[in-house]
This record gives sequence, structure tokens and C-alpha cells, in this order.
Amino acid sequence: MKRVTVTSALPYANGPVHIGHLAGVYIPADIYVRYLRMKGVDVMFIGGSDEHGVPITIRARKEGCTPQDVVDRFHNMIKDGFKEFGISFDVYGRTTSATHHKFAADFFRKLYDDGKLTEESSKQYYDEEAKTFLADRYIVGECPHCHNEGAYGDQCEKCGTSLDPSELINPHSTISGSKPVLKETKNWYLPLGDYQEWLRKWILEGHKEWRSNVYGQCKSWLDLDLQPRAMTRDLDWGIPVPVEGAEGKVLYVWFDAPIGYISNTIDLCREQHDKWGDWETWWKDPETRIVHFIGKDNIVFHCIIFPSMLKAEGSFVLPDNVPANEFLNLEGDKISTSRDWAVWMNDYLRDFPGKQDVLRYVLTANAPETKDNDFTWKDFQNRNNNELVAVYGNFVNRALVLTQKYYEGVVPAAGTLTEADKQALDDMVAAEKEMDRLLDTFHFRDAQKEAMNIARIGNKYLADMEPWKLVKTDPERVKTIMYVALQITANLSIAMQPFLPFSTEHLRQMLRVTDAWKWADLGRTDLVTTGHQIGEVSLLFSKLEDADIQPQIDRLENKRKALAEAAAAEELKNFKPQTVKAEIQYDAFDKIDLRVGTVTACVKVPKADKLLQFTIDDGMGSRTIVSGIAQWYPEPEKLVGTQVCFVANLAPRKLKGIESQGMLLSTQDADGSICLVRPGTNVHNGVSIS
Ligand code: B3M
Ligand code: ZN
Repeated sequence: MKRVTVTSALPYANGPVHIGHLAGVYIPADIYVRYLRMKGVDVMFIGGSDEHGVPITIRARKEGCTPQDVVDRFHNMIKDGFKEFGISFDVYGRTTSATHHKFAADFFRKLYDDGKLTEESSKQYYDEEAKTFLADRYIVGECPHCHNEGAYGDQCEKCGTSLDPSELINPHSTISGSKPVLKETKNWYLPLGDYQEWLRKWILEGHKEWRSNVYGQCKSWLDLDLQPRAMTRDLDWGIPVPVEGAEGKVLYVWFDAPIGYISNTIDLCREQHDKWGDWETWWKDPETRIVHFIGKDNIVFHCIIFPSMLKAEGSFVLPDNVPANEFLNLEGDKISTSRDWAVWMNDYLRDFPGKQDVLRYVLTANAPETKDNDFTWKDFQNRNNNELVAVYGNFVNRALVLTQKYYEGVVPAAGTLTEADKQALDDMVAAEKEMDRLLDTFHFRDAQKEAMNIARIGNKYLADMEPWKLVKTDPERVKTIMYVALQITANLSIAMQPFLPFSTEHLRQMLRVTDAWKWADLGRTDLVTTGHQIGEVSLLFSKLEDADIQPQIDRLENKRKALAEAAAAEELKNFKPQTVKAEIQYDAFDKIDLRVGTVTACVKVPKADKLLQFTIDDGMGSRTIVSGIAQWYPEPEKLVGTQVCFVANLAPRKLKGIESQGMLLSTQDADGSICLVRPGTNVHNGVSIS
């Protein structure tokens, strides 16, 4: 392989980037690219904005601006944020660029001219008032499964079911509110079935090394018959379809977006031709390896559809690997842009200035490589304090501070290495070898763990050698110890670089080394040589106090409450009575003995959050009833003296060791809230209800 083309999914420029994007795509891609660069591999790292697609037009309509305004705003915000966060793209383009419009249109035209596309008519929803076809997201109606009235044409966000717009009950257009009609329209399709056999061979037989989540998703697609997929849409935002008779149609966003990787390469090669050469070498030379970093929701597009497009075109190299990640959750809940349940990159940069590496570290340590994972602020704080500060930072600081103290910052000469010295250095080299293997196979989480292990090895070495004690009795030996510790420190500045570029830079400044060490220098025990003067020492990382993260936790707690209240209000608004149960005869009802009684005592059941224990005067004596309504009566003593209704002849049963002699009658509203049923006026204890 002569070179590697690395792409990272082009985020939609209709909202900011959050930690899920960073952990899933951009940080792993950046680690990989930095690693390859340090190895001296020719690599191009491509990013950019995906500026077409319906979510952008919806946002523009909501905000009363043009789609171009929306993408201009978010493109720049995301681009600047990535830069500040240290995502080291070689190019960050946009799919509204002239280069891209032309290149994507030409690509489509070639497929069209070569007869690779089929023309098909279908019936699509049309808004007669707004005079426009409606993309799925512009149609809202009642979900046929859960009866949520706000379901979209492609998905009900309440029950999660994928829908076809034709399944919605009472569909209406979100543009005009009118009822859409089905209207015949013509579009161009890529017959994916034509590529099925080839895809099976290429992926299922040829790429068994792909991550199991990626391979598995491809297999489940390829086990079914692939259907033709429309490559054009009836929309006005996008790249016009370059074919006669296609007025009012644009290229499907998933047709043009991945081509954006290539267009961005074209722009970069044009601007810096001396450095990058011809764009074709990055996409067409069989000696080029292409790697796509994406999230799991993009797998089908990068593994099935885009490769089929490239195959149809005929002159491109296919991706060699598609390391897709699973999802990251936030404090136990799914990250959601529309619900604002996220930690946004730009907010983080504002709230934690200079702490890019901390988030990079935590997101990699927790990377959702094989399964969904959870981000919590507590874990963020703990990993910073217990790993970055206490292990890596502590070791480096000890090594450098002692060098300053004992030798005024001049690297001492080593004597003969002892077994312990050699062991520490051997352990370090073993960790580094393991890192190579892990990085080459996209196991970034474990690779970072190995880098951290080097710091642990160093920490243990200094703790075992105790140079601070030995310095009084055997200063010659201490010189060797410090020499070894400094070599481990210098190795760390190489091993950590792909993961933590900012603190590595800081460490290099403290070591006062300017020459760029390469990955191949790892394992060297003469990185800083005897007599070399190191620079001023300051802490690599600083402790995060509870107060530093509390505002973040508070914000999310408030958000969680607001979301729960909004959801409850929505439930109440949409309340529909349950269907009435099957008919019964009077004697069935008559068997149930319902009575009124007065609460004489009411307490929480210990070790059972939900349960209240009622003592009730039922006119005949006293009975105990246990009821699971504690959440709704936080001050149970206030119930004493009030009357309640209960089933008096229900067979008793034990709850948490207490015998419950009956059941209280209550209502449960659409939001889940429970309320005891009471007689409208005070009556004698023990009267029957009928
Ligand atoms: N914009 C979807 C996404 O952000 C899409 C990726 C395009 S990659 C060519 O999930
Ligand atoms: Zn539903």
C-alpha cells in the first residue's frame, strides 16, 4: 500500500456536533490518522459538511431563513470547533461547493449515460396548496402502532417503528397543514439487486476482518433481496438532476454526500497540488487504501449503496475497511439533537478551555467500539483525576521535577542498568508493540489503555526505586534511575501523541525537544541524551473538583425534568380512554365487596420506595392495606383522617413481609399520576359501594 485515504462521515450542517459524534467518528479517525502520519504513511484525512437533505430545509423553514443560511452558520461553527478540538483534517469542505455540485452531477450523468440507472414511476405524497412533493419528514400523522399523533412519514419517534408515509393515519403536510394527495412522479433508481452477488463476495467472503457489528449489518442486508433505491428526489434543495425532464428534482442526499469525500479531495489537490498530487491517486490507484470512519446508522450507505455506486461507475477503488462505532449514550439516555440531550462540542470548548485532551481521553476510554456505551460527568471527573492526573500526570511530573531538583534540569548519565531497570524498559516496549497491533486493527480504546500502561510502568518504577530516599545514600544509582524515568517520559510523549495531541505538545516543550519523533522511535532508550537540558516544568493535567462538573450535571438534571414534564403534558393532551373490557354479568360484579374506611395511620414501608402501609378503620375493626403509590403521596402522614375506598374481600397477600388485606381504589391518569378514590362526602366507615 502506498497511501491511505481516511474519510470521516460528513456531519449534517443543521445542528452542532456532540460527544456522540466525537466518540463515534471523529476522535477515532483522528487517532488513526495521527498514528499513520507518525509512521510516515502518506495519508489524507477528509472531512466536511453534508449540506443537503431534508433536515436542513426543515430547520430553515422553522427559523424563517434559507437553507443556505442554515448551512453557512453550522458549517463554520462545526469547522472551527473541530479545529479547536484538534481533529486534524487535511481538508474540510462542503457539499454546496461548486466543485462538488459539478462532480456529483457528472457522476450521476455517467451512470445515467452508461445505462446503470432505471427510471421508475411511483406515487408520492404531494401538497396541493404548497405545490410541492413532500419528503417523508414533511408528512405527519397518527402512528398505526402506538397512535402517537406526531409520527413522521418515515418513523414514529415515540415507539421507534420505521414507517412508510402511506401507513400514517390522517396524514397532513407540515408545510401547509393540508391533507396531501398521492401523485405520480418519476425518479431514477440504482438497481442494487444487480450488485448483490458481487457485494456478497466482496464483503461476506472478502472482508471477514471487518468489525463484527459492521459485517453483521451487511450480512443481514445481503441475506434479503436488495431493492432498487431512488437516487433522485422531488425536492428543491440539493443538486439538480442533470437529465432532461428532471425539473424540480435533486440528487438523493445519500447519493451526493459520499461523493463529497471525493470532491473535497479534488479541491485540496487543486489548491495544494505540490503536496498532494492528482486527486485520482487518492481514489483510483489500486495502491491506495480507503478507510471510512462512521457511526453505525451509516453502515448501509457506506458498505452497500456507495460501493455499488462506485462499482457502477467503474473506475474507483473500494473501501478497505469501514470501522463503524456503536452509539454513545449520555447519563443513561440516548443522545438526541432534537431533545437537546447532548454535550455539544462547542459548549465543551467554552466551558472547559484548554481541556480538549481530557474529553478526548474519556471518550476514547469509553469508546462504543463493540457496544453502546454511556458518558457520565462523574466518570469524566474520575478518569481525569484517577488516570490523567494520578497516573500519567503524576509520573511525568515526578520524573521532570526530580530532574530539575537533583540536576538543575540536565539529563544525567546512566550507569549499568539493573534487572529492575531492564524490566521496566522491557515492559514499556511490550506495551508499545501491543499498541501497534491494536491501532492497526482499529482497537483504539485498548491502544490508549496500553499507552496509559506505559505511564503506570513508569509510576511503579519510581515508587519501587524510591530515588527520593536513595539520593542521600547512593546518588550515583539515582542518576541511572532518573535517566530511565526520563526515557519512559520521552516514550510517553510519542505513545500518547495520537490520542492526546495537546498535552503531548506540552510535554515536548517541557522536555525541550523540537525534533519530531516518529512512531518508529518508540522503544528507544536514548531519546533524551545525557547533558540535554530540559525546560520549565508545569502540571500536565489538573484535578477536577465537584464544583467544576456540577453545573453540567445540573443542566442535564433540569433538562431531564423539563423533558419529562413536556412528555407528560403531551401524554395528557393525547389521552384516549382504554377500550372497555369484555362484558360481564351483574353477579360477577356483585361478588366484589367494595367499602369505605378511614385512614388511621399511613407510613412508608422500609426498603421499598414504592410502598405505603395503610391502617384503616373499616367500621368492623382495623385492617392493613399495602399500596404501591408512595411516589404520589410524599407526605403519607397527611392521609390520616381521610376516607378511602377499597376492595374488602380480596384474598390477602404478603408484600415485603406485610399482609395486605385488600386493595385501595385509585385512578391513574395518562401521565402515570395516581390519585386515591374517595367518597364525595364523609360516610360511615364500612359502608358498601355499589
Ligand atoms: N450526514 C449522516 C449523519 O451525519 C450524514 C453522513 C454523510 S457521510 C457521507 O449521520
Ligand atoms: Zn408509534
